[in-house]
Amino acid sequence: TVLVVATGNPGKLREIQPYLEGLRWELKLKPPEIEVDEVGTTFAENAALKASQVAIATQNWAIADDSGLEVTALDNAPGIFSARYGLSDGDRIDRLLRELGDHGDRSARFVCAIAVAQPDGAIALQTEGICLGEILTAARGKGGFGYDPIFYVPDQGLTFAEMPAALKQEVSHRGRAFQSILPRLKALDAE
Ligand code: ITT
Repeated sequence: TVLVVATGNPGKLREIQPYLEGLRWELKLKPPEIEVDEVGTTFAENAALKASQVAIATQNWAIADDSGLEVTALDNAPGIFSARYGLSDGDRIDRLLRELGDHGDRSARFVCAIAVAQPDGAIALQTEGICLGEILTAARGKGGFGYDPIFYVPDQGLTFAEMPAALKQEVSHRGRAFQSILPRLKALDAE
């Protein structure tokens, strides 16, 4: 059976793929011409929208990730608008650092919602993972993607961008979401 990975974000894809490769699905990439309007108001709604619409358009199973960064002092912005906060990763980081300024409360969290849809669009599985951290005042590290260079995880003493890929997979919002959904994905895959 084919499973379409419903993302156009290469950074996400790199992190999602290792979790799916051990399964029996035949993985396919979302055709770029399929674009989903992310009109939901939560990560979970947008993940479900992406998975359903791509499943229906391709007539295959589909898995989607909707994720973002919630900064406490910015009333949880950028949140579901994380991808739309600027035109490039650099712009998005600059804007976030500018809006946060020298605010004393640097606390933030990354959220990742995952949804799996069957070919008729019905949602078969959903989960969410979070990772708590702090926003630094300047970027650190070269790994990962997106906001990783400014997201510091106190438990590890590293930003996401400073972590070896395997460590980010272990502690990140996306890693936690996949760890929690993997047994159910395996059960679906075995059907
Ligand atoms: P798709 O919808 O095609 O999957 P997207 O990038 O538009 O790609 P989202 O709407 O879910 O996806 O936006 C997620 C944004 O949140 C992403 O573009 C990054 O800026 C940020 N983000 C999510 N996970 C991240 C991570 O692990 N590290 C850094 N930034 C992350």
